[in-house]
Amino acid sequence: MSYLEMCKSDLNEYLKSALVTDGRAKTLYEAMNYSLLNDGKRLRPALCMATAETFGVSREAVLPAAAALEMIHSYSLIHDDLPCMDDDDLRRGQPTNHKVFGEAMALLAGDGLLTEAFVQLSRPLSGVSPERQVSMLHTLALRAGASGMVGGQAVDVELTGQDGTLDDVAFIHLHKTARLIQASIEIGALFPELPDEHVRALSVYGESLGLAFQMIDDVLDVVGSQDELGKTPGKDVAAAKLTYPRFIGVEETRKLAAQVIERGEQALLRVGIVSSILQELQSVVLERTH
Ligand code: GRG
Repeated sequence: MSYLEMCKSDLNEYLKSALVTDGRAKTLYEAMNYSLLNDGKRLRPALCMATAETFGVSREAVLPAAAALEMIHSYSLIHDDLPCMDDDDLRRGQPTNHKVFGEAMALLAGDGLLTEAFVQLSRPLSGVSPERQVSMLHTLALRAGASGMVGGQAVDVELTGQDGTLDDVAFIHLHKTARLIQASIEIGALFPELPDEHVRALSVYGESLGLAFQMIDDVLDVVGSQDELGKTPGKDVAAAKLTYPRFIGVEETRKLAAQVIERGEQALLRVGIVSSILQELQSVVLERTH
């Protein structure tokens, strides 16, 4: 089993019983679990686990935080697929949440997952001081909110169909995608007690990995993901998106992704962090085909 598969298996087991209704709002829970338990790569949770495990923290201890990150990710996908956003019919090869449960319930399923993420991250975490847990909560809120993922999505929506600039693409990618990936590593880094310079280096690395992830995603949109069935472009929106390949072409985007990752790796090396499990996940990001 690869490291990603091990994380995925641990997380999936945990998620199965993370959202259980006490008998009311059954459809809401069904809608939340429909998207949360649908087969994603689980990259963000794995990055969080790998970062903590690099410094001796068990994967099990990290599970509530890993679940919180996946819940935020899952909510963002549900909302992004809605008719008022990308208007997608399929996600991971299955009908999107609103196609199954209707728009109102899909909106609420996203809201529910967003809020449940903070229920998870505020649970008692063994071996984590209250100060570090508050930092985790702050990091997740900051990276997912208006100054992070939601802000990136807002600028993306505003500029879709417009000319835009390379600067606009950089802003959108950094906020819409990279910030949550960065948060996954930053939160993982708060499980052990690390020197500030280690935390800062891991944050730089997380940002680089997040940017490279979105660059590769752009490339896959152009050259065709091997998961084509699960990733149908949302009606007319996909073609109008601002992406790196639109400005610098596919090959330059690939090269840029490799350079960006290298910058992140150097930040780690400068403080002496070497992690074979982070390295393995990084290869998954750079070499992925879907
Ligand atoms: C609607 C609040 C709100 C935010 C949306 C993240 C996002 C912002 C939208 C999702 C749409 C999208 C294509 C974003 C770019 C990030 C990205 C490539 C997400 C897909 O992540 P993967 O590949 O998905 O990790 P899986 O299916 O493996 O979980």
